[in-house]
Amino acid sequence: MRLLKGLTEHAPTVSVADRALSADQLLSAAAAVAADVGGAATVAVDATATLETVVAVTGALLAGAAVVPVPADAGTAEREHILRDSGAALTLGNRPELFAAPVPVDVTRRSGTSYPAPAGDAVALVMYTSGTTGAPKGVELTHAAVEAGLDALADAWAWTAEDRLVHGLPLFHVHGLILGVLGALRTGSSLAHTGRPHPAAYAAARGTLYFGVPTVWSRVCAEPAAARALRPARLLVSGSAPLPAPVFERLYALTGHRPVERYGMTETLITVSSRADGERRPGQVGVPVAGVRTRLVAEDGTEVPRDGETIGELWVDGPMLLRRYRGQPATATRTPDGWFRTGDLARIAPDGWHRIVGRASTDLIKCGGYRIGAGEVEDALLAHPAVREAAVVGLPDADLGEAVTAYVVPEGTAVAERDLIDFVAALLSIHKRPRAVHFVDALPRNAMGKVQKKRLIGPML
Ligand code: MLC
Ligand code: AMP
Repeated sequence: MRLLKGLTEHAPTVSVADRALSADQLLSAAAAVAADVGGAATVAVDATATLETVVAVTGALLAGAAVVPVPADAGTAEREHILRDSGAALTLGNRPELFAAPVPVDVTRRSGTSYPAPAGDAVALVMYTSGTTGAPKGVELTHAAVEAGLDALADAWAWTAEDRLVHGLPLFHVHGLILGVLGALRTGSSLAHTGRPHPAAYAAARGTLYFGVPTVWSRVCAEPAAARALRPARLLVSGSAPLPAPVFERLYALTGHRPVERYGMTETLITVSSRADGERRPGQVGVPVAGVRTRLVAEDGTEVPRDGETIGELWVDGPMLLRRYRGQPATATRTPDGWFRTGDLARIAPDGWHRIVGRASTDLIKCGGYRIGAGEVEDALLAHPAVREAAVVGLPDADLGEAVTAYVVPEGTAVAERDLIDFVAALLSIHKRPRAVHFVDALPRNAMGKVQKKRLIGPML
């Protein structure tokens, strides 16, 4: 298939934790899944980090279906929302306790049927991601967009079939699934998924190319023996959240590698990166990848100078951008002249290097590289009978970048912090749970009654 053109009978080998499939086995197991999918337009996949998920996603793509990865740790409300909103006709997976009558995935099945490549404008994936308010939205990515996004990275990182990619990231987001699995199946590089992104597992896997979110790289640095084992690698890549400069420097000292940092979004795939054949600068995310143009815009809509000083909102355009959000018109995602507004604040230097300096809204939190909407966590907390008011913010955290932190005005009988954390974990997903809940008498509000989140983040208490 065109998107997974690196997946031939001879290459690559894919392993997840301690189980592996040869290319031939993966192709024929995926073809068996494709037969189950039949003509379904949209298929959900239980995206636990297993070999079954790799086979299910590959099979559904072979069949020409739009794939909806369901987070492995999704709670009831989030799972139901994704299944309903995406309109998935069936779910592939082996957890009948979570999904109604899932179609089981068996990696030992074989089929020799081949399938025609879907059209470039067919939707390949619908990736659910958080907004500042409301439930997650489904980002529709076409085959052509994923192909363009992966080819631009192969170019930037000199990523070829000679590589052995290692990572242990979740298989329900852009980083772990699109770059980390489909990228291998497109370039033909072998893939060793470590199950979880633990430093010791990275060290043992002996890859040439490693992916991690900053939390993973910071944990690798905290285990110097594991970090030193990465010296023979070709390239270490960080993304999904800002890589702190001290982590960059420590990684360099321990591994001899200056990590490549790249910037992206679910909606845009990766648009800016440093290059395998170029400089790497701590705190900077590089230059636009092939086919991408960027723009920095002030609040009044005027373009700000590329002087490395002036901050503006980053707008991007390129062939790897989303088609639309599920259920919304395509025009809703672009400005009238075709730009996608990222919501990220950036500076661009005269030499074209980009620096991400923050987000325009405090309501999108990045915790361990996961994007979490404050609004959805607040809504979940408010569904608990012991919560009268709730405000959620991301507070700086040395390990996670930002820690989801809730401020709650209680209602009636007392509730324990742990109970509220578990309540959110069970309803939304485990990774969206607040790491701390503070009980307060009142939330800081302005004269209009709006919660002043900056006072919760700043030195208010
Ligand atoms: C904790 N646990 C609970 C629980 N609290 N279980 C049930 N109920 C509760 N209340 C359990 C979890 O199941 C898990 O168990 C363990 O505790 C730890 O939870 P965690 O939150 O997963 O672990 P943590 O150490 O905090 O994770 C750090 C991390 C993770 C870095 C491994 O944040 C991560 O994988 N991040 C990657 C995010 C990512 O890929 N983002 C890409 C977005 S795409 P157990 O047994 O499982 O350990 C994107 C585009 C781009 O951004 O640019 O790339
Ligand atoms: P997601 O949709 O989960 O991919 O999250 C996208 C957001 O992650 C972006 O809008 C940025 O805020 C953030 N992000 C991704 N990569 C980087 C990076 N290298 N540096 C800073 N922020 C990043």
